[in-house]
Amino acid sequence: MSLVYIGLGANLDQPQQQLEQALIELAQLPNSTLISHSSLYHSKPIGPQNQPDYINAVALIETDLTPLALLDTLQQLEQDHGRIRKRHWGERTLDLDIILIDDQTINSERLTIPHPFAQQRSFVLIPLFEISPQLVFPDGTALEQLLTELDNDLIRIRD
Ligand code: ROI
Repeated sequence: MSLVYIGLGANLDQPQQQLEQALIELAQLPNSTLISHSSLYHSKPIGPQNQPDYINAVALIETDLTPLALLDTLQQLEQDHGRIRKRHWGERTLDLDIILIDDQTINSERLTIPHPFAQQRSFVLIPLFEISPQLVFPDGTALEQLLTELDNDLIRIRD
């Protein structure tokens, strides 16, 4: 059994609804339990600026799925949301990224864990801090430390 943090992002087709629906679907994953999730946040696009703002959130699940089985399941969920991906680092209807799996480090063809850009992205770190302020990355970096070096440019959506 593993504890897994999943980053959610969307900026097309009513992104807030995409994320709310995705959270319901994460709660229904096979052999898994949704433990908690952050609020939803508005964020400015990282990468090309000529695309809509994003909605982002982070969820924590407990799962018996292997990392690759979980990846397959999340990619299927993205497809079910009619994932359109027009270009690299471009707009999408739903993006589900595995951020962390316990304190594992994985470098395989399909999967790099921790997510390679997680430590630089406020749209991951700020929602993560909301649900796990004490979190430490497998390389020993404290989440709290990363946040002191970062602009908080996210706007939390009231629920
Ligand atoms: N920018 C923001 N703000 N949120 C995202 O989820 C996101 N996802 C991406 C890129 C294109 C890098 N930019 C993003 O994949």
